[in-house]
Amino acid sequence: MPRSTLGPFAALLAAASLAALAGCGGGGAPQAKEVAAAGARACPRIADTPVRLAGGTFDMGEEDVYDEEGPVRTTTVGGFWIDPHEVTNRQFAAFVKAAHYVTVAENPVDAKQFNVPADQIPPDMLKPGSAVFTPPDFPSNRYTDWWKYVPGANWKKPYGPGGPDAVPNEPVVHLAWDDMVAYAQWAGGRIPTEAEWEYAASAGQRSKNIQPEEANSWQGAFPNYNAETDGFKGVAPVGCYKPNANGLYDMVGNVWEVTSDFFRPGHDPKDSKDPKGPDEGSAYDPFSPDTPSRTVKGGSYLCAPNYCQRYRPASRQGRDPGMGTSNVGFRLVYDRPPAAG
Ligand SMILES: [Ca+2]
Ligand SMILES: [Ca+2]
Repeated sequence: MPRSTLGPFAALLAAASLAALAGCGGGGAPQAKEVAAAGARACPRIADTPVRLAGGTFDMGEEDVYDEEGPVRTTTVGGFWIDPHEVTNRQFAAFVKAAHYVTVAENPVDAKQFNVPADQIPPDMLKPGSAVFTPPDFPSNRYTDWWKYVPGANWKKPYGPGGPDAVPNEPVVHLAWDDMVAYAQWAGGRIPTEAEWEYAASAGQRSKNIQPEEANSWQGAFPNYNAETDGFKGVAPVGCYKPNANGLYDMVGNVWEVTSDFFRPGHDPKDSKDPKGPDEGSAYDPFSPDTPSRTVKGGSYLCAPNYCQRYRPASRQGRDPGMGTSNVGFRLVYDRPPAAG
């Protein structure tokens, strides 16, 4: 399949790579010893069986943390089944094997997608790859200091060719929107709406009552110091942290999870019955204003008190649909009982 259109996130990474080529950056994909998880927690194997949730009404959003999360809206969703954990590398590998699927990050890059003359594109950006978190050793609040486009990074080699293979029980990452939809079609599910996801994640609690260390997040001064007091420096296998009241693991933290809603800052108060978000033409992501981003939820192992207090069910951001990163994954919902097995 052709590679999807790369959005502004890729273009900004290209700009960062240009800076790197000019001598301002440096460093490659982390080596295996640098990315090994601390692993202080017991991580029981979690069943894949989806959880049935009856429909209901809840208060969606928050108004006292980030502007894009409000206003709080009384929201009703119908019932559905949902994966108990983020889709894992083991599950995605079964799909790839059965469908002979090749992900966007493994496909050739079309130079025309950058909308700049070819000689202005860093050569590495024209190689298949993905964006890998590569922490700087100095304080920074510029994301181009910690995101690096790594040729050869993809779901099978999440840190790039020089790093370890994907761990079967960790969430699959480095997928574009099209990859997730292809997996969903194969698995008989679909990507949840933001409302379904937040209803499942909040499980009857207000979002603000979730404590950061109940989820795989970042303790310390992001991006250059992680105290790892929650047991993992980076991504964790699914199921290492206690489930929420719905029996769902890692809804908050570990990896951000993609929903089917296009992103706009804030919630439309009038759209309260099984909302599906704005239409594509109304999507607006201040981070990527020229691309209709999808909404991601729940924060990741990179969310820290000093940078990204998004280890909560109400948290939301836009995400470039054309390119994966090492901190974004997904899980599925189902409109009927999934087949056994
Ligand atoms: Ca952590
Ligand atoms: Ca998650």
